Order: sequence, then C-alpha cells, then structure tokens
Amino acid sequence: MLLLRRGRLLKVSLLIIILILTVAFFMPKPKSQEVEQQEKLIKKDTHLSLKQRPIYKEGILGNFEPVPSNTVREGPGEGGKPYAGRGEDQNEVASVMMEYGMNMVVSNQVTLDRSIPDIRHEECRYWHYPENLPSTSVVIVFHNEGWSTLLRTIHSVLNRSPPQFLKEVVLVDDDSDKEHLKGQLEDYIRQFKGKVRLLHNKQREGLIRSRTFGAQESKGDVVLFLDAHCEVNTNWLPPLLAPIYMNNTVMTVPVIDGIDKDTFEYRPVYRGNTHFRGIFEWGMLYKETEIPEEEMKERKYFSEPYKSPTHAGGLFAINRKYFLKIGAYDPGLLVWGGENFELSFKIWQCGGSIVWVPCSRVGHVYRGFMPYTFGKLAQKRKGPLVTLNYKRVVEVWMDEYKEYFYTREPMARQYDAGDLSEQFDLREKLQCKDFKWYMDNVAYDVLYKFPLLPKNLYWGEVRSMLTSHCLDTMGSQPPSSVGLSHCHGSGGNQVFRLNEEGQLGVGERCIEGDMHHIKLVFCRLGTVDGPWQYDANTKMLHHRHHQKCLQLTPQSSQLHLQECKEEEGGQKWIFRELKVV
Ligand SMILES: *[C@@H]1O[C@H](CO)[C@@H](O)[C@H](O)[C@H]1NC(C)=O
Ligand SMILES: [Mn+2]
Repeated sequence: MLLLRRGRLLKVSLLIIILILTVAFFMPKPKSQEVEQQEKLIKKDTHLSLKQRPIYKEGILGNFEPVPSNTVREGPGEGGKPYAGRGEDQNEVASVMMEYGMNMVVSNQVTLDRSIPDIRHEECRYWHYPENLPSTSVVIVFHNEGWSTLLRTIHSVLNRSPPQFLKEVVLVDDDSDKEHLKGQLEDYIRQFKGKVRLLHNKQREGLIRSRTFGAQESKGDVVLFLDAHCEVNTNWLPPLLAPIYMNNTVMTVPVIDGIDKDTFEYRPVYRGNTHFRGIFEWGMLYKETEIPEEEMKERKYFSEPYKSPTHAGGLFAINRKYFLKIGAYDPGLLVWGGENFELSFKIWQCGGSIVWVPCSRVGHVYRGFMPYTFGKLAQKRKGPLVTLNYKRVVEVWMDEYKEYFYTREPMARQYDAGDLSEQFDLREKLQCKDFKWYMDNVAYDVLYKFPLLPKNLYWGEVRSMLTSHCLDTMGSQPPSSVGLSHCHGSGGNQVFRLNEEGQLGVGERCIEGDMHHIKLVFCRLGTVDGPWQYDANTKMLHHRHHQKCLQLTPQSSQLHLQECKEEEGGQKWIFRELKVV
C-alpha cells in the first residue's frame, strides 16, 4: 500500500514540475532591476505601518549596543574625568583661552579616542532598532576651530556609529585662516579613505549658510549637524535615525551634555529624572522647560522620544531631501542666531515635527565667549545682527504674535529685515499653518512661563530731569543694582519698558526697588505685572507696594525709593523713545 502510494506521489510530482516549467516558459520576462527597485520604494511608502518600530525588550541588550567592556582606560581625561593639565603648561593657558575660548592645552593632552561615561537612562540599553535605518551624513561646520576638539568630534563619531549607517562625515571649513586647518587636516583625514570629506567655502559665509551648503553637498539620506567641539556618546546614532525612518518629516534632537571648557570634564547638563524641551520667550531668546504632563502621558517608556516646540540649534538630524524641500535655512539669515526658530516654526507649521531623543546623548563644549569676529559678514543693514535675524523669522512665521516680539524689543520695529518675499512664497507653497495653530497645539507651554505681554505704556531711555543722566543696567547680570550714566541714545542697556500692568523691564529682566536699592532682577516666571506707575504730568515713577517714588540722590549718584514729593527734582524722570540712526 505504502509503496504504491509513493509511486503515485512521484508521478504526480513529476506532472506538477512539468506544468510549472511550461508555465514559466510562457511567463513574461522578469522585470528590470530598476522597475523592481521602484516598486519596492512605492510599497515602502504606502505601507508605512509595515516599518518595524523600535522595540523595548527589558533585560535584552539592544541590537546596536556595544558589548560592555571591563577594561578601564587610564590617562588624562579618560572616563570623561576633569584634567587640570601639566603644571609646566600653565603659562600657555591664558593665551589659548583667548584664542579658542576653551583650554586647548588640556584638550591636546587628552586622547582623540578617549572614553566618556555612559550616562544614559538605564532603559536606553534595551531598545532594539530597525536594521535598515537610513544612511547618514554628519555635517560639521567650523571656523578656526582648535585641532584636537575638531578631531575628537570626528573620532567619536567614527568610533560610536554603526558603520553601515554612517555614510560620511562632511567637514565644511568656513574660510578658516589657521595653518592646521589647511594641509595638515587634509593629510590627516586621508586615513579615513573618503569617509571624511573636507569642503571649503570660497569666502566667509557664517554658520547658517555653511550648514545649507553642507546639506546640499551631502550624499546620505539624513543630514546630522554637529558643532565642531562635541563628543558623541554610546550608541547615539540609531535612536536619532529611527523616528526619521518611521516618518521623514521628523527632526530629531539629541540630549546635550556639557564638556567643561577648562578641564574637559564630561558631565550632564540636565540632572534628575526630568525631561526638558525647547521653547522661547518673546524677545526670541531660547529657553527650556520641563515637558508638560500632556506630553508625558502620551508615552509608555521614560526613555522614548518626545515632542518639542523648538531646539537649541547646534545639533540635530533631518531627512536631507525634506530639509532642502522646506528651503533649508532662510538664506537671508546672517551668520548665527534665530535660525533654530526659523527651522522649528517652519517644520511644525508646514506639517513636520520635532522630537528630542533621550537615548541619544552628545557632549558639547560650552565656550565662555565667541573667540572670533564676524569679519566681512558684519551687517550692511541697520540693527544688531542677531535681532535682524529674529525680525525676519518673526515677520515670516509669527503672524499677529509678532506684536509681542515688538513689545519686548521695541527698537526692532525700526530695523530693516530685508526682502522677505521668497520666504512668504515658500510659506504659501508649502501650505503652512498659522502661528496660532502652533501656539495652541505645539508650543502651548510657552505661556506657562512667558505669558502674552501687555502693551508698553512707555519705553525708551529714562532720563533724570535733575542731572540729564539715564538709567542704565551697565550690562550686568541680575541680581545687581541699576545705575546711571551718560545718555547714549542708542538703546542697549538703557532701553526700559513700562507696561500696562506696571512691570518695568529691560530686555528679559525686571526692575525692582526698596529703600536701599533699585535692582535688576529675574522677572517672576509666569507673570507680566509689576509695582510701577508713571505719572506723565508730575514725571514721577511711583512704586505702588512701597508707596514711594524713584529718586536720584545726585551727591552719591545713587537710586532709592523715597517719600513722593512733587517739588523734589531727583524724582522727575522722562521716558524718551529712541530712534535707530
Ligand atoms: C508624519 O508626521 C506628521 C507630523 O506629525 C504627520 O502629520 C504625518 O501624518 C506623519 N506621517 C506618517 C506617514 O506617519
Ligand atoms: Mn558650540
């Protein structure tokens, strides 16, 4: 029985094979590789749900996690520990600090491949990411950067990125004049066999335009911008790429750690178990705030990415084609400043999103000051360069909310933002939503700390009728005393604003007073009111809580609150709006 069955089975099988061969013969020729490739791509786009999401597996080491090693490296700066430098080099330190804004003597003694502490949240080790993440060009713009900080940035990227996702590191030299950034750098990167490319601007372009240039020249699916003095941390890349892989209109931002400019110690900027996200205040200064309850609730794991209204500007990843499609950076922005808001508003309002990624951490050296000038890039238009940039961004993206910017920066109303028509065309073409939508749906927590500003009743210099000197914060940081100086009529530390609710402000700070001092203080977050009242008839500035008036004692040039007396010349003040010349 069994034998017989086997025989029949064989016959049937043979028949089937013949049938298949016959059919195959009459089948159309196989599609060209190109067509297949295209079909695959279309499938990929229409079946986004089929894309594998990152998966959390408690206790199972993630697929791109490095194997934990027990060897402890010894040497200056290893493990991210602070390094004081050798005693005999101390004489050099002052001059390199002037030249670079960071201690290059110490940096030069720390190896380019040094170890840094893995200070990620414990959960980060157990995320499993898709295996076919997009390829990445890491773009680093520099101008007169120190050798070892630039090279340590590159080494850390090469050491800590899965090679299959790292297409290249693209260096954009923004017209540096230091010797070591010419032939020596060219020679050094030859060892990386094309994986590190060096591009030169023909003339100084500034950070913003250099970034756009770097993105245009890149070959990866994703461009990832880094500053030239960073060290990327353990398994930093896949968590940044996964959200972009899922949806290529997402910008991803790593969490930034601090590298000390004096000792090169690596340490977290954010402590405790809180997530922060990027916002802004109405003078367009970048701020951060704890992520609101609403966002926490949307997530299952503490270590998951979360939405952020803005980003700090230096470090982020974005699909390259998407970045270019949304116009990259506004080419009218000069050098540095405001470009982070331009990109943030544009992405959100035009259908994309920004997430911060807690499992991706990158160390960054915070300099004390900018060690170089803008050279020929200095403005041709009137107004301070950064505020000019803000004005472009505010005018193009913020609709009626731009009034709060002009309340906070009244001088900016007179600045010339240049031609904005291309930016408005772009906003039209991309069918972007209005700023109110952004405020209501994305950046609602801005108002928790920085409520909409009441109108200014008075603004400008505040001049004493007794001595003709002006109130002046002298550029000092709060808490400090307000002083008096020659009225220079050009704004800055002499631009005061008194709003409808009695708040007297200078820039983002507030003026408070008592019997002894008139003080520059931090404004109370979430409030816009204050104790001040100005009487334009008597010219007196009244402090309602203390029931006193602002008085100048000319002998000592000191400011106090005193009993209000109309006949007292030291209590007469004149607000005068300033004109940009
Ligand atoms: C990508 O993200 C945007 C913005 O959040 C969203 O509107 C869009 O539907 C997402 N696309 C896909 C395919 O998930
Ligand atoms: Mn920097």
